[in-house]
Amino acid sequence: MFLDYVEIEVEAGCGGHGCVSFHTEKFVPKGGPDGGDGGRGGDIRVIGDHHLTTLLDYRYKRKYRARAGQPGSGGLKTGKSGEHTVLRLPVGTIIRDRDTDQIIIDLDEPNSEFVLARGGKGGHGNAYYKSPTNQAPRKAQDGRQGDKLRLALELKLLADVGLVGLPNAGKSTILAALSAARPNIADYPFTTLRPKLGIVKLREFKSCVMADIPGLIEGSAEGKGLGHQFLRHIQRTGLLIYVVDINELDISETVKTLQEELGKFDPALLKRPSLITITKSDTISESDLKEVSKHYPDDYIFISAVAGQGTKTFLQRIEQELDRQRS
Ligand SMILES: Nc1nc2c(ncn2[C@@H]2O[C@H](COP(=O)(O)OP(=O)(O)OP(=O)(O)O)[C@@H](O)[C@H]2O)c(=O)[nH]1
Ligand SMILES: [Mg+2]
Repeated sequence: MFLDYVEIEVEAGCGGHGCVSFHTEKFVPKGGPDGGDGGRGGDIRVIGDHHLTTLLDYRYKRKYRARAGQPGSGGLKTGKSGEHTVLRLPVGTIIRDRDTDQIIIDLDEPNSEFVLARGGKGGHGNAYYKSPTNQAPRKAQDGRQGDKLRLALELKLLADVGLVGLPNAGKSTILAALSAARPNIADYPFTTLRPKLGIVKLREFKSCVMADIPGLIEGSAEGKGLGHQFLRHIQRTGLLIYVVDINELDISETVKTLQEELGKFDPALLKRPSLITITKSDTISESDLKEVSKHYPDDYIFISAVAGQGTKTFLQRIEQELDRQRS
């Protein structure tokens, strides 16, 4: 199991200060105290969102604050409360207090909101301190600090997308080009021995988890090469991507071989939505590329992970497919 893990700090808003003020009005020389209380500081809250699949966006911003409450004012006016800051996190995220190591919240259902860090109370204004013995108090209270926490966010990841291809097809190179993962890449078959996951950013607040697995060959099911047990790592992915080297003699035949091997592992894999991508497009000339692409259906995606050609379209198609499934 692959774990996404991020550490962040949150600080709820400070309460607004209480106000010292006295009522003034024409012909009323000694108005009483009328300083209002400060407003409450904003909370830091969290909400589970099942559209999010990773903690990627929390890698870039590590500190979150909520707004302070406004100070009170004369005329017994209470200050405005500070706005809450709401963090949207993938359903399944576990939030732990790093200082106590206790789990604060296990966000196991979508759309419920929890208060993580409470905003500070507003301070009392001087009106609050009026008493029979002190009719004109000059004191007011400062707003309280909001809760401040150091948190660890953890999320168990399941791959959304699996890369399937012959050895040396360029699967690991695709994962390396599109994510921060650093799989081994080399010009020989069976470089990848163990599945590796990476988080691929599709657009802001949208990403997917991509699984790179060892190469599959004809006979994998019978134990050739590295066998086929590693296919269990893509058994639950929503989308399969067949990766074929553009220099393969017969691309369709290669896809068929891959599909046969998948089917021997689990026939259900063949019913899974899939895309076909032809990689290493930089290794042939542009005119040859045009010629080759004519022979294949329009929905084949030609890319070069090394030169970055076609990767935008590739990501768009992945996004479309995943959207279709999520809706
Ligand atoms: N020119 C070019 N070379 C590529 C491209 N993609 C991969 N390669 C090369 O092809 C070789 C194999 O790439 P890998 O990404 O390791 O292939 P793989 O499919 O992960 O291979 P296995 O792990 O053995 O199954 C490496 O030498 C890569 O540098 C590409 O788009 N263009
Ligand atoms: Mg590899």
